[in-house]
Amino acid sequence: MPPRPTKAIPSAVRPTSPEIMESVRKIGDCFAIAGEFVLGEEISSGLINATYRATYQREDGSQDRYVLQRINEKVFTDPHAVMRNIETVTRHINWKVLRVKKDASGQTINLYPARGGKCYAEGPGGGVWRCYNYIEACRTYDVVENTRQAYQAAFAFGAFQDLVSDLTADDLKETLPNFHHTPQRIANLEKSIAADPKGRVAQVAEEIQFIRDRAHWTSKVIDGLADGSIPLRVTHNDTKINNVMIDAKTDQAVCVIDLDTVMPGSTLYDFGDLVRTATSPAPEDETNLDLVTMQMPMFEGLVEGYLDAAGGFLEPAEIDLLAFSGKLIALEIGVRFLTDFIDGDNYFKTTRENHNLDRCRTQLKLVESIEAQEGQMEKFVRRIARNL
Ligand code: GN1
Ligand code: MG
Repeated sequence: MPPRPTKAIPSAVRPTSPEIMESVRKIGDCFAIAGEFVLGEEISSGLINATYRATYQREDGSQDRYVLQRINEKVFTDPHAVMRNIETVTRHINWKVLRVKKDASGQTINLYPARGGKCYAEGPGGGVWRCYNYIEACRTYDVVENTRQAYQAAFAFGAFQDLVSDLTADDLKETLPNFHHTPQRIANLEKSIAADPKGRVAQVAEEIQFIRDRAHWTSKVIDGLADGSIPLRVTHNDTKINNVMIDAKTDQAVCVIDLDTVMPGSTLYDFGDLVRTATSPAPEDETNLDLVTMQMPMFEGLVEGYLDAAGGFLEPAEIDLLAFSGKLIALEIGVRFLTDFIDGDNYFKTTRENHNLDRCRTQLKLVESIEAQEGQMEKFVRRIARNL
């Protein structure tokens, strides 16, 4: 069946309500924002944190918008360390961008100070909140619409890796240890299978088998990092396609967002998550698996964009595994969705029954599609890498 025409999901900003208005106003008050609060709305994308958009009006009538976000403390048990990491990274990037561009007018993600001078605020109802500039005239896509967007997104993440490449592992705290340790993720799945707290294991025998059949190749990157054949670098670690802001008119990637997981890691995690989220014409939670497929032209756009930005510093061992990384991360996230389904949906936000199971099935279908095309994918990477 030919893939259906790709349709990006429109803005994830929800219609507001008096309750949302009130709580956004209260949180906004904790930050040094100029002007009068006029509107608070919820942004529903993102599976972990609670995110809002706040609009303020200045005396001259102009309006500025901000993103207010509460860190999910069940996931990030040390939110202050997350904020320290983000402060380190955004300062470093701004300093570098300023040097190259001579002015800071480019749209980069920036933290706004809270009253009192810290880069975060403890909310009135608890929790750790931060405030970012809202990047105007841009949007995020849950599904890429064309190869230009794929190229741009991969270029943006490659450029991001380049910008943080001179930070060291000591500059950042590993806030989520073993975040991309795929064998560890599988071990966690096995624990959940054994515990079966919600009696859901019986209905996922096929998915479990699919994963067990592939466990033997999941330590490739982790082993490479351990024996030094793959370099440990500072990476983004959550490069799904809706974590890059794309100019709605030009399709140009403006900046990468969601810096919560910036930590020491492998470039392959970042490239792999791009393959996972930017090559299929269907969203992450698609229920019609016939629509889920790794589209070669999108992969080609990713490779070209990524190598244009990162080709200068990547080592051959990393380039050799670019095609493999897509199937690794698709399987890894599939494992995490399945684990959460078995555990009773405690980690990822869900909005319908079996949501995590649907997400898992999409990932596994993508793994299959990548397996069927891996040779061709590797060949393409080799061809582009020859010209580096
Ligand atoms: C989460 O925060 P968000 O929605 O960008 C998750 C990622 C998963 C992703 C799956 C801290 O990302 O690891 O790949 O959902 N982030 C965390 O959509 O667990
Ligand atoms: Mg996130």
